[in-house]
Amino acid sequence: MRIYDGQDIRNVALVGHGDTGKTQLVSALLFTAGMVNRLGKVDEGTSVTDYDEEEIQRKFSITAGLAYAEWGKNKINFIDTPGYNIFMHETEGALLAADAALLLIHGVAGIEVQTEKAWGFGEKYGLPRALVINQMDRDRASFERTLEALHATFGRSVVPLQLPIGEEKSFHGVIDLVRLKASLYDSNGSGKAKQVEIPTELKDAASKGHEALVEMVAEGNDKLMEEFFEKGTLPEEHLVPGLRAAIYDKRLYPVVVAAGLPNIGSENLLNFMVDYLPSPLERKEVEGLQHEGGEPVKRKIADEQPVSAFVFKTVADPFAGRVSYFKVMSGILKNEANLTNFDRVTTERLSHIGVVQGKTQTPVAELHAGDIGEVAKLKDTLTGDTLGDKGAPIVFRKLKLAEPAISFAIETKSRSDEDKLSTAIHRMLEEDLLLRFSRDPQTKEFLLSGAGQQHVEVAVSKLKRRFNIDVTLKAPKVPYRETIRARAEAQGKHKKQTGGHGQYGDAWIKLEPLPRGAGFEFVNDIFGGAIPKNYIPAVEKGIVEAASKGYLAGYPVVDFRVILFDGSYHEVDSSEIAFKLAASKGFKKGMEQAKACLLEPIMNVEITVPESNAGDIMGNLNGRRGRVQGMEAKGGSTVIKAQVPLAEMLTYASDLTSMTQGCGTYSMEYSHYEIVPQQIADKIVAAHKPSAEEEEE
Ligand SMILES: Nc1nc2c(ncn2[C@@H]2O[C@H](COP(=O)(O)OP(=O)(O)OP(=O)(O)O)[C@@H](O)[C@H]2O)c(=O)[nH]1
Ligand SMILES: [Mg+2]
Repeated sequence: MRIYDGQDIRNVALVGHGDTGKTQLVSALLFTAGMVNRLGKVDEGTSVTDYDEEEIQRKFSITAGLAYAEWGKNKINFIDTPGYNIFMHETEGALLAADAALLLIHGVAGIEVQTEKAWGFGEKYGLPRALVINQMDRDRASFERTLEALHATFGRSVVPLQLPIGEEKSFHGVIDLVRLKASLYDSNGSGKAKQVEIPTELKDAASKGHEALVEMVAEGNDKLMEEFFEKGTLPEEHLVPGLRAAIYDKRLYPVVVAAGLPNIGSENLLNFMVDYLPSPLERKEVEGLQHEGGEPVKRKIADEQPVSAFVFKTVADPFAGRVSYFKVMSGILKNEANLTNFDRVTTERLSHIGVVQGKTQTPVAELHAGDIGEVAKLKDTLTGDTLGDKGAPIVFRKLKLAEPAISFAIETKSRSDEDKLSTAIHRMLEEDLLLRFSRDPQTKEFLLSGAGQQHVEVAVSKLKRRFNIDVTLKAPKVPYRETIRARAEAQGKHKKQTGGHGQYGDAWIKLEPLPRGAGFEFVNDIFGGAIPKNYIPAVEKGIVEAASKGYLAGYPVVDFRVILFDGSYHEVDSSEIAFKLAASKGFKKGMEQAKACLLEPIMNVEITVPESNAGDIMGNLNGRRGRVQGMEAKGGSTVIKAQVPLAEMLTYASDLTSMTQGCGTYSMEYSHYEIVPQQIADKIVAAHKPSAEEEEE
């Protein structure tokens, strides 16, 4: 394996809506560059970057896959990312290692929901972007129509660098608008092109495209503008660097064409990336912090600098253990290096560093600033951590993740797996930052949370396949609460005289409703020592405990005040425990008159769907007791904002997928609690039959 200098490296992430052909295209590019000896296909489960069994089975990408092509004197590192909405956190995380993004656009479907999301990631991380109109060989694929849509959404800085030769079945070549040359591809899928003159019927379109490109390049640069005015054009030796700079400065977003499955356009695309996308060194420096929460520091991206490496992804391999993917941000990382983890202040030995081609690792002696690599078996290092030379501390920007949107209770099918479960899940959490594992304090069940139902299902399926643990997912739980709507007054008395020491506690309490979100208040209103001071905390404790167990259906009682206003005691028989029990009895008695009711969490939901689906989505929200609060057109999509009870959103992920053929996305976050409508509450209460154990208490 050759060692590459940063200036000869390109780190390119392929992003875009699901099914635009990212994974297929990477396989085509690798085959064209001679990195693999056959053209891998997603549909046959042989692509390079969808190698995980889960991905092979489902035929879409779930995690970011890494690969590289050695092309001339250059190396292009590819990061193939998922396009499905529930895995986009993985895409965003992988972009932290990229220096440019190829945004794939489906030649038939055009701009889709995740297209704009992926574009947004590019903006957020300041990445130069190129647009690839892909699958040009498909029936009804259209360069013209897709380009129009791109202009409408992303503006006029979107400029073609290539034109297709033929469309749909007859797509077989590419015109390079910079050098005004044509490349023709065979139908044998080699990805290699034959250089020819531009076909006569396309000459006009090509020279128009060339002029438009030259004009856009000149526009942002005074010197080039002068030359352009003088000569009416720009010579190639000025146009190429000018174009490169315009792409790097994000003044211009080039459009190219391809079809990964028949492997057309690949040679042009490889050349394009080398010629026009930036090397990692072009950023010159990268910003970090001295330590988490510390002062900002800058680091030059150069080999002469101290070593620093950013871990952007972790894979939990059942055999190799933890595998960390990293980008060398500065310095030369040598095999067997001892580096400090600046996030955890530990030392790690990087034995056997390598480069990644899908599932295959190749050892390397060293990696230079800007390159991407892999190392197994780090002790404490997780995704987002920075490693580096001890004397030069720095930590790089981490990914900020949204909260998971959905939780399921999980249970191992066999009891004997219970011990293994938590270890296995924790390794999976290392791999996927949006998965969460917790224990429900009320039900004591284990909860697995993620971005959507399918996300959690994939995790469960991995548990089975990688760690051989079978679990069942139970219907997601809604964290209901209980509260009261009326004042009440009650006496709680606990008295037992069974030989020897007796027990005596007696407390009079008032219950009062409080506004939503107020929680619990306890007021001691005892005068004249009806209950000695040292027993008062026991009364409060008794009420808090009883309230946590609920009155109607086992959910904690909230938003109420208890006033302790009278009681009595016994010199010998009173005790803390007796007052606790008395208070608990008083609370239960009071609840009988306090008009107890259930509360449910209401979520703020934001749904993005193709315009044509908006009507159906609104109707569907009505059926879910949703209140629509706004609707807004954005590109070809409609964004709907609504408040919906969480209980109605549990199956939303799969319903939205079927309503929109997978084109809809949504996010939600907790807003507030509201009273559950009576009819629904009755059902929940009826379903909660207290167990024998609870009755006894
Ligand atoms: N006709 C045609 N089909 C293609 C082309 N590229 C990909 N496909 C098919 O489109 C489907 C999706 O391709 P993928 O490469 O998995 O798409 P992706 O963008 O990686 O999808 P996600 O991983 O879900 O984001 C597969 O069935 C491919 O065979 C193409 O250029 N032409
Ligand atoms: Mg894919």
